[in-house]
Amino acid sequence: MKDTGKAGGLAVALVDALRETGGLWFGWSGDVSQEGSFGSMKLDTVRRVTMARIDMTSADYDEFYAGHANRALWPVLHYRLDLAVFDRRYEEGYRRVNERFAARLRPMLKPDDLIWVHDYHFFPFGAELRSMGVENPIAFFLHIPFPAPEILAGLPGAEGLVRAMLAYDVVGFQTERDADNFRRFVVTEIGGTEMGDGAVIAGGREVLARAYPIGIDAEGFARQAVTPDARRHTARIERQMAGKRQIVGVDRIDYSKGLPERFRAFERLLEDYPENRGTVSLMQIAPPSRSEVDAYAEIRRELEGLSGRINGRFADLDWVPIRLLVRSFTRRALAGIYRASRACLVTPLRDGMNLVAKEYVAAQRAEDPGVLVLSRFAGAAERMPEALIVNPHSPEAVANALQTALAMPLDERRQRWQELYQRICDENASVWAKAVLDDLRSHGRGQASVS
Ligand code: ADQ
Repeated sequence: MKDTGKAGGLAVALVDALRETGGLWFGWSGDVSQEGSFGSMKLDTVRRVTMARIDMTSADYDEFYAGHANRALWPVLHYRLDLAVFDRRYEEGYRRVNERFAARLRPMLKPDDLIWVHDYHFFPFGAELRSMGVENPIAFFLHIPFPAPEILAGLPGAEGLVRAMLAYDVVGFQTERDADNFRRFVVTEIGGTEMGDGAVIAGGREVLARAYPIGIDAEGFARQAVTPDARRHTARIERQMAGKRQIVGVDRIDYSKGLPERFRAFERLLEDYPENRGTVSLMQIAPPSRSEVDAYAEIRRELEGLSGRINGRFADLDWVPIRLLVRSFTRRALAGIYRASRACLVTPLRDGMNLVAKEYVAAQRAEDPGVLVLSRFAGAAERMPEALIVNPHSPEAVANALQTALAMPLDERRQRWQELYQRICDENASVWAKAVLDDLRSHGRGQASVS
């Protein structure tokens, strides 16, 4: 897993799970070393967890990370075959890095270790370990969508990728739809058989493929929202809004997040419901990401152009419709910003889960909560039906939902929020990690083959 240095819910949940038993966190350091050879390993141990982080060479970074992972796999898995770049060099780099990482992990493993591999950068990691004789139980979790077989089949090497996933004992997905797409691929494209309860058999291996929707530390995030730092941010926005209302969006700049579509939907709100002019504004927080990939640089330009045009069309002396903040915030600041916002727009065109949807709910005031407007194509929608669920491709649908959110009576807001908050507390990050690891303990059979 890439170490982003951010103490987000995911990293915390995983480190907590490791801390219980003691364990090894193994992954990329996030650094690119200038030496020609595969990078050096940084090792340190904090409270029973050993962190082993490896640098990458710049060729690895270009081919494996920026190349195959982010130019081919990311778009295809988000249903965007049109944006995918397939390059044999990238694919070779992807295999090479998986093989080298596996070779570095191999000597660090103990016979009774459970191994948990994360995300699309490492689909073949388990198969590499198996080819080196590793028999430990291994789970894989995919943080992003697993598309319908009809889409995935467009990826050169899709069949090999899915066959490699059969090396795992447990393969986890964000939603039932993703798990079902995987099992359908195994059955229709490689002649496997469904055994019920998520199990599939193919190529002499039985794999458990289930949905384990990822959660956040909801109660912890709710506490962050009332820290002095968070309160300062809430107060600053409320002072500045002076009776006006704010809608918030928080997304990395990424074409999967539906940001231009969102800006157009907000424009439609101002066109169709003019009473919002001068009183409702959208704050879009959008840290840049993967700017070395052309499609990402383009989307940033598009957003700057759109917000400029919409602001030019509607702004007044004391009101600006869209504020685009291309920067990062601390978790506490973010919690305070969510709390000051009357509605949150989470409108990706595709998203594995979307943690912002859960963070927004966690940060609300119980006595006066805001409303979540959520794309049906975010994995989060499967377990958050009390949000206003929308089709992000339709500006009318999103504008209407926003108008409903802004006009929603307090009783209804409270009722919807209460149900959402209870569920994100019940299905938090620790529950998620435990569900995967429990299944791995009971189903992990290492090398055991099925005849
Ligand atoms: P992402 O695509 O990164 O994650 P998301 O789930 O929304 O999407 O997580 C983003 C995280 O970054 C959130 O915790 C958010 O608070 C934080 N963040 C965003 N902008 C920020 C800013 N400006 N400053 C500080 N923090 C910011 C991938 C998948 C998702 C899946 C997650 C976890 O694409 O679908 O939910 O992994 O599995």
